[in-house]
Amino acid sequence: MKVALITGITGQDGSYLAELLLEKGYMVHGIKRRSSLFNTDRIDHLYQDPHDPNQRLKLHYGDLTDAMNLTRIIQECQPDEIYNLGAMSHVKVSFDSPEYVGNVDGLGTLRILEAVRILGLEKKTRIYQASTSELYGGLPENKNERGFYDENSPFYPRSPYGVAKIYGFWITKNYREAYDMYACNGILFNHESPRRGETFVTRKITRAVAKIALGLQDKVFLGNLEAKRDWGHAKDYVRMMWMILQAEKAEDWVIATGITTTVRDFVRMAFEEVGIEVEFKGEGVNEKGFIKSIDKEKYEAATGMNIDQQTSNNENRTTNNEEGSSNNENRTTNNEQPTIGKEVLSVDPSYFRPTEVDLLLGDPTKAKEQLGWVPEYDLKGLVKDMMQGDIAIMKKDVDLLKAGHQILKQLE
Ligand code: NAP
Ligand code: G4F
Repeated sequence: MKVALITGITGQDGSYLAELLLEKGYMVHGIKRRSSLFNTDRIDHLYQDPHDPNQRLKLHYGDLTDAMNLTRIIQECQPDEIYNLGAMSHVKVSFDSPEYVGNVDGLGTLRILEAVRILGLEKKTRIYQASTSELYGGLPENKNERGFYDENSPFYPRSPYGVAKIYGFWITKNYREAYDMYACNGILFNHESPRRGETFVTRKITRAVAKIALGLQDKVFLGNLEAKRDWGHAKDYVRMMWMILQAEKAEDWVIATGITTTVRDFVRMAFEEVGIEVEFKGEGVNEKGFIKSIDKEKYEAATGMNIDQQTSNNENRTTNNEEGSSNNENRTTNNEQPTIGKEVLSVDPSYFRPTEVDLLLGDPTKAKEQLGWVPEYDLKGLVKDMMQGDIAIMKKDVDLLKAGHQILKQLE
């Protein structure tokens, strides 16, 4: 049985990758940070009782800042493949904790490589390093002649996160060349899913749109609406991580969709999933989003709520939630239900970054041609998947409120 070790197994990608490797028959080890809560929500469905003799998923307490601990875990697991996905992965937050991000995302990578070398596993263990399109920094002059970033495009990171990750990229390449290790960088462009962290822009948008549609929230505040990203689905991208480590030769690979979209258009697409058309007015920090029209049939199919009841109930809205009437779902909060002309989005400059990456657009030709990668999701499919996930979550909140319970605020 092949053995894999995943750092960052509790994260978005780690959870999908663990799922994939278990399906493929691997024994999967994962490194989990000690925290005051379980924090295993994303892998709960895979979790097995540690007393089960056929256990194929095992979690180890550890941290990328702790070399001794990493070395011991690698010695115990003797992995055929290591996927180093652990990182402080939020670009904006990296400006607040630059030293920490350097330690985890930069030196953490070195600690994994060096542990494998010290343990004499250079010829056994293949290593995948989670590199990122943030390395390019979005400089227009560094795109290739076709207008994309590819494996040969120069790097110019624009955040402490990007700078830490560039160390991870180069130390992986250096260990490959210096010690003939099978160590690869996947230069992955943004990838999202219903399991995406709640403070990344796509998930922040799909959660907010679901709440607005269900009358749990009035509006969403975002930063730079002009930023463009090449967004794919995390499920497609973790499949590629595995394919990278099965290739004959250790190399670096760009994984992307080849299509770029503004944050503003992602907002539009998310609202479209619940039958709401949004129009934007104003510019810069004064730009706002308003509901232009509502497709009744689409709205009702997506939310399971009746739009006529909602609009008419708006006038009588109350926080009194005790009546057992069938329209209770419309009286669960102080927020307004979606109506034509309602303001649903504002710009808040506090979400701007000291230095921004304006545009990312990747060229996945090498991965497609040489590894036969075919993504299953396009952007519309991704937005649909995320919206369905968040509508389902927020409907549970509606039910909790109806039953008189509190719901978590989870604001940022
Ligand atoms: P994520 O959801 O933020 O997950 C990050 C994981 O790293 C979590 O399991 C987290 O544990 C763990 N971690 C954080 N600090 C750690 C530490 N000091 N020691 C050990 N583990 C630590 O990120 P993701 O979206 O799955 O991304 C996976 C990797 O790909 C990251 O390295 C990211 O930088 C990189 N990447 C992501 C994208 C993308 O668009 N998603 C694109 C390119 C590259 P907790 O659960 O305890 O916080
Ligand atoms: O969703 P984001 O926070 O992702 P970002 O910065 O592109 O980083 C993600 O992708 C990288 C790959 O390129 C990964 F390496 C990294 O780990 C992470 O997964 O922001 C996307 C864009 C930015 O331009 C940001 O300024 O959205 C803009 N944005 C606008 N309003 C916002 C917001 N971002 C966030 N997080 N929150 C906002 O309110």
